[in-house]
Amino acid sequence: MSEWVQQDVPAFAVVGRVNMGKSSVLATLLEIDDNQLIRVSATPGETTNCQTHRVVFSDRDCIRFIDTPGFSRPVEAMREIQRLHGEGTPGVEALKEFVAKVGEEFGDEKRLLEPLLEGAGVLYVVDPAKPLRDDFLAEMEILRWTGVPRLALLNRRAANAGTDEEAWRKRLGGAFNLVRTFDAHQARYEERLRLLKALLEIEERHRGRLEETIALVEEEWDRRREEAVEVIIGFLEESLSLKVTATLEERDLTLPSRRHRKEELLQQEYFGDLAKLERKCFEKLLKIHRHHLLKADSSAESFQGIDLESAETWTKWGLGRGQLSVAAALAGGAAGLAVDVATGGLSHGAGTIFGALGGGAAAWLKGGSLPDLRIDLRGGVKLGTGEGKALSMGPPKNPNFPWILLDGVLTRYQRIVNRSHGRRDEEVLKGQEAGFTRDFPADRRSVLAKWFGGCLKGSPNRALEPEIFEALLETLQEVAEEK
Ligand SMILES: Nc1nc2c(ncn2[C@@H]2O[C@H](COP(=O)(O)OP(=O)(O)OP(=O)(O)O)[C@@H](O)[C@H]2O)c(=O)[nH]1
Ligand SMILES: [Mg+2]
Repeated sequence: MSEWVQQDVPAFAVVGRVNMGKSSVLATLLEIDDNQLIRVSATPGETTNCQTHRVVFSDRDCIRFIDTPGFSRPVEAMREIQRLHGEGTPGVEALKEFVAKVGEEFGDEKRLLEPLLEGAGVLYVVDPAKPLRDDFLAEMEILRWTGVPRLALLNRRAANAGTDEEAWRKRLGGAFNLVRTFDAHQARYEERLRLLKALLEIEERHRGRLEETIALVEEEWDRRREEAVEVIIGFLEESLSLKVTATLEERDLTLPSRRHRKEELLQQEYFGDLAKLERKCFEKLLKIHRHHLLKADSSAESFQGIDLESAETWTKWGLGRGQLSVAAALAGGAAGLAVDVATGGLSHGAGTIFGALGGGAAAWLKGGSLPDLRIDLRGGVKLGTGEGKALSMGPPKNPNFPWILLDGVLTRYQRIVNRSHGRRDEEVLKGQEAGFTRDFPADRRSVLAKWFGGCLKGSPNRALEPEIFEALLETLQEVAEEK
């Protein structure tokens, strides 16, 4: 069989002028952010040979894409083909003759035509911000002569560049079976799927295989979302029940400054551990979505996790006051209801007056006092026993804590699913401005509140898990689809 195209496997060559974003389009479509695998570069002429990328599901070759060098002398090539052909419209035979006869002066054109002459379909990438000149018309003409199925993709590389998109569309419409836009730096799952479906429209011969591939891609996306939900459930469970402990020696109790230092260290440890859990969660989500250039940050010190100590966190994420009081009442007796002062356990063990107000009301008052953060400090200290006392810390009593954690993950998840793999810049994963939990439907908030309650007490309600799974699955879908 031929070099580029195999029978029964649909193949498409990505062609176009140098530097139009051909490799970027392919990298985004196939979710490859590695320059070793698909070279993307601002230097024109980076792709010098055809390179096949196979889409394989369970060892089954589903579809092939061939990255090609760009056209470099299309007008001259067009003239040469016409000259070789003589009168009338050249066809496949004339193109074959051209490939066989001309030398390296048309090296790029020869190489990009080879897969097409073997029957590969065409994905023609243009930047509609470029003026529509003769050389582009020559490319379109040559591609038309191949007679293979042709899809034109408008990949606009600069948002603010001038454009004559209508003129492009009109011209392309005459020479291609279908014209679509596909932004290599912005396209998300929806657009990738739409592009695959467009291939179905232009390539009748491989309908069965293409339909199967599309179904597999959709299944795989669903599976990834389920995996992401599992990761998030695991993270929430672990972090909501996270506790750190230290031993308080008798001498720590004699001086308040010593005791405070111990408390501070414990608090640092608590936030450090929480950050570790978070980073682990983000890393897993990044892996599920095959990102290597988008990072959860490498070192623990510089980790950009959820900053619970910042007032901003408590105002931009989590639930509003009214919502919180309902959620806290539902969580029933969970942490977040107790309002004793931070060192309550140590000093007098006395709660405040708010403690008597009951769940909902206390949470409402607490909501009003955001961003106050309280750490549960247990372990009454009896002096004179000669032994150290266990001091434990976590989770914060603020009822908004679980919602803030969840918003922290959801806003990152959104960035993870939105980032296109065709980009080659490194990026550190950051939380976005606004959270999502505030806009949850009431029933979702209530089931989550119940489940959070159990986790905070260190005894997650397993019976609720299927419902939580569904609620988060729905949430991730909304987060991914939000414009
Ligand atoms: N902003 C933006 N830049 C893009 C987009 N697509 C490609 N680029 C940039 O355009 C440049 C060329 O992209 P490539 O994908 O390497 O282009 P190519 O057509 O494969 O280039 P050759 O292989 O050299 O012919 C790179 O700097 C890309 O990052 C896009 O959608 N938006
Ligand atoms: Mg390239």
